[in-house]
Amino acid sequence: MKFMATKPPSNPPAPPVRGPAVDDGGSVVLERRTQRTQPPQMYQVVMLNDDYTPMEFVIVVLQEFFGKDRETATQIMLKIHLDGKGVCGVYSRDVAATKVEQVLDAAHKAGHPLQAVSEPVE
Ligand code: TYC
Repeated sequence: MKFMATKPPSNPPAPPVRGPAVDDGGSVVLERRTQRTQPPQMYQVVMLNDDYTPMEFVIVVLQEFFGKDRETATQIMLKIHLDGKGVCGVYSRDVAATKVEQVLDAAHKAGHPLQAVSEPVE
């Protein structure tokens, strides 16, 4: 049989229970915990159609920066081509902003007018 030199770890103390608060008049007020932490706002990167950017360039951008396979990238590109715009992915605010930058930078360097924006989901 083994003996421990120190006490075994105990469970962390339970969080304090918010008990009844007593106001000056001696009456009892039960507080209801209504605040909840909200999940972070997410942002979708939307790519816009134009008449000049080659379809192949858009497909490659969707693969490179949005991790799409070629078939999915082609479907998204065609959706944008037909509908005028389409969602490339949904991310936290900073990541979405970076994706937009990457798209605009690549398009600018290649001399294409491709545009993308990030917008809050819902
Ligand atoms: N409309 C372009 C063309 O016919 C293709 C295109 C698709 C451009 C999607 C932009 O976001 C875009 N060459």
